[in-house]
Amino acid sequence: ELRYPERLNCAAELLDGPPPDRPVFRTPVGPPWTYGDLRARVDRLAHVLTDGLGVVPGNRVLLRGPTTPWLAACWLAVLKAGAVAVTVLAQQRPGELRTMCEIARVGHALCDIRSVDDLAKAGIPGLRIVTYGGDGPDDLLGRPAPDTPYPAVDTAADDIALIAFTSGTTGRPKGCLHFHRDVLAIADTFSRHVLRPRADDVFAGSPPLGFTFGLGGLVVFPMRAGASALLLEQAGPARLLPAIAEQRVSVLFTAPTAYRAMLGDLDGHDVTSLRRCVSAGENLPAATWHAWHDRTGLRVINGIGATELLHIFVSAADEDIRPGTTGLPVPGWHARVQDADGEPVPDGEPGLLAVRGPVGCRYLADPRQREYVRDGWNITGDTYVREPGGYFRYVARADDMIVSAGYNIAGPEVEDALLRHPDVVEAAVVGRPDEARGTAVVAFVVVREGVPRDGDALRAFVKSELAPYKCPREIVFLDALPRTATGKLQRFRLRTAGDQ
Ligand code: 3SK
Repeated sequence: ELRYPERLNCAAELLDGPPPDRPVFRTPVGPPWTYGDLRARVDRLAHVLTDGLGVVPGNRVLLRGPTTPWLAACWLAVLKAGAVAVTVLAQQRPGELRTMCEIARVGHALCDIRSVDDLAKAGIPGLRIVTYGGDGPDDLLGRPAPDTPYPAVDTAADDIALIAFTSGTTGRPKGCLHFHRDVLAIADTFSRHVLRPRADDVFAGSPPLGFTFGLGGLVVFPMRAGASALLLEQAGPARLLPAIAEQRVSVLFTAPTAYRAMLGDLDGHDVTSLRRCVSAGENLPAATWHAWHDRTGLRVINGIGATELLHIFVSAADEDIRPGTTGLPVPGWHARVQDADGEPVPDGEPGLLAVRGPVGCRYLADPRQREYVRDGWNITGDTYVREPGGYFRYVARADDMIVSAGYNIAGPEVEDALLRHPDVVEAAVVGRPDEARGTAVVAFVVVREGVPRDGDALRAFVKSELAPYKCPREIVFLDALPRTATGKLQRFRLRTAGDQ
């Protein structure tokens, strides 16, 4: 069991320790920031926040901007000053920002100058916006502040450090409250026991810092290990591949879609510096795992995480990996599969994934808390099977099971079959109302550029892989699948595609 002192400031814990001349944040241009640089800049920002802007412990401070060392420094400064960081995504629009600021009662915003327009347009009453990255005297970085160390505010381990929003794939956003100890707990469970980073590792990846997948993988885990991270403002597959070679990245965090996209573009890119590849955000099909392994020799660490629980809680690395499964409960976490009444179901049978561990879901003033946490277990909304041997295998999101002509069909199983076809890059399978079957299986598919869009051939391929009743009745070709700002597939859009 993890034990932390009663008084704990997680920013101070992350900042103090590594030698001052060791690199912490890298960017594609310019010299890296060292831990010494970061400590000095965080202290300066914390002085500005408290002495200049009047932020006091417990105040909620919105952070918004592309993934840069300054965004990470602002996050650390807010926490060091005992305030609460409210992280949002650069893609979120004025209406969404207004809702989140209302829910979290945000009083101040630190915003990259390039992302300020939508925030200003949101017209949030009482919100004081300060930009960074500009050069005026009002800019956060231009404000006067002493060059003296800033003593971390003496927060309790279970004071709130962070409000992370999740909208799932639809619905009103939910603010998830996380404590100072939670921030360390994700590093001391998944990172320490599964990822096992080294101080000479260079982390990089695609998830933004406004998504806890990115915050953990690009700030918390490298800093807890005294390592460094390459922070990329543009981190799509086309930018990641050259960056891996140029900066000798050794630990990669990204999603299955990006692994598939990089596979199509690996030739001519040197990825020999990689030693750890993490995939989360969506289920990693066995076909993608094997394709990456065949091309790179690397065994991808699959994982399931949630904003509610801050980071990954089921995963496996190295020889523990069983391709096609998510893995085992991360040390410190417990997981089981249960029915709708909360009773555990036998191994081999599908049910709801339930987990408990050092981090729990605490929605801010939201009645949906009762649905997520039942009898102390967090119900993630995923259907899973626990296999003999204790491995957890993803079946579908609980609401993505399709019942067609009396058969239960898991959309992801059909997607996996489609993805085994060499021309298919992305696939999403949903149920659509159908007179004859009640629900018909419909597949939305993205194929490689220049390849003919041949639905009959794909249907024949699926029939050679799966029982014919699982074969999509219809295949719709798209240029891209609809996704949320954090990259999650929006199946509800596909279910209603074409409806008025
Ligand atoms: O939401 C997710 O899928 C996720 C995955 C890994 C770590 C954190 C999160 C929120």
